[in-house]
Amino acid sequence: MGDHYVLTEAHLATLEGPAAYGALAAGAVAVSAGRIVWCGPMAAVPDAYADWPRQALAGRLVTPGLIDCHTHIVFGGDRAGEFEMRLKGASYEEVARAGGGIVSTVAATRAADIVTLVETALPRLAQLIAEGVTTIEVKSGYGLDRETELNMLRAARRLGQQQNVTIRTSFLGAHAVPPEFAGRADAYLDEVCLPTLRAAHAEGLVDAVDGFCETIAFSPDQIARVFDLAAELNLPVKLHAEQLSHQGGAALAADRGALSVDHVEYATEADASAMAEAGSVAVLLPGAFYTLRETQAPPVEYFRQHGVAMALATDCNPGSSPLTSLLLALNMGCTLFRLTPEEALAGVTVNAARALGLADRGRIAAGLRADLAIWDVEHPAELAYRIGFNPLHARITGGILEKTT
Ligand code: DI6
Ligand code: FE
Repeated sequence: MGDHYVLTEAHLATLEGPAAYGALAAGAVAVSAGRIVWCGPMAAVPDAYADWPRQALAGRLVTPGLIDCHTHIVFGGDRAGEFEMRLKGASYEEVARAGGGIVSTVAATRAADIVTLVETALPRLAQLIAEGVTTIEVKSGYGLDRETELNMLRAARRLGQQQNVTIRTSFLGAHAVPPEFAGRADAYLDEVCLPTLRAAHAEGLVDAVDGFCETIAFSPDQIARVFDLAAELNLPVKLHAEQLSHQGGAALAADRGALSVDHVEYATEADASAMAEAGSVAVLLPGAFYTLRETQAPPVEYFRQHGVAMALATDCNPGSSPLTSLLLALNMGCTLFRLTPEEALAGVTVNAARALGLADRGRIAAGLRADLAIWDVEHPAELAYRIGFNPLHARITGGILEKTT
């Protein structure tokens, strides 16, 4: 198909308007120059598009292209050994304190060159793309020295150049304290993290600034220093907060107008209220909850009551969430966190776009990017309901149709 066409006989889940899923049976979508120019009932296709080429979808479901708004897909090595340790009873924090955890991935990532970082991330990216993902956020945070942090972000940018997918980067220099700064977290921030953020920004490598606020990582005061520099550089912020304990990160992030607060298992009602006020999205990461066999689920009911938008993401990383299926994250979001399938789908489309500060995608509406996923299912709830089944029929990125079968 060329530059402009009309998709017809589509069951649309637009994620817009009052109907559940923004659903529209017998719908049509007109696409031109990579944008959606019109969507509505097939019977009402405007004359202007009447003689455009048509692609009939035989009643297939069409959703916005999926957005994985929290991943760490660029890293070196793997952590299967740590998985074995945890199965024998060691906790995630114990593994981290014993020199495993994030720090062991740091060693492997420092040892990898940029070509290796790209090549080892590609199969993970391919898995996500195969499930209809069209936008992926990728974090640094396994370098923790200047050159490797920059290399991770450069590798992330290369992934976006090599594959038909939008990559958004987050600088996560405040992910862990590297071994050479053990016990000197503030010195690490001053000497490495903050200067590296400046350098990465100057190279155009940073779309947002993230941090890990936890007893095994950084305190709210330390994260605040990173956020101060982000503000100076005019970069939006987001934060891993209240994952394993309540440290006050969510309140700090909300106070700084964060795009999102991620994990949030231990967030309180006051946190939910502050996040609602700030418009920060709660990014729920059931893959990490599942892998670490956590028992405290995020306070979904508070998020609903206070009107906090909820997103779902894979958190794909070698330690706490070796997950490359966003569809499985949908299923886990429903089964483990009791989201409705509609909330789950909103969590990987409209709300995930918000968590990345992207206003041009995540819904099916005129003016937005033509990033779409076409599914061999009848009802949108099926996307969350099945386990280990991939019903993707085709993906459209920036108007370009890619058939999977
Ligand atoms: N929270 C997470 O879920 C990942 N990072 C973080 O701050 C885990 C990273 C890892 O274990 O390698
Ligand atoms: Fe994470």
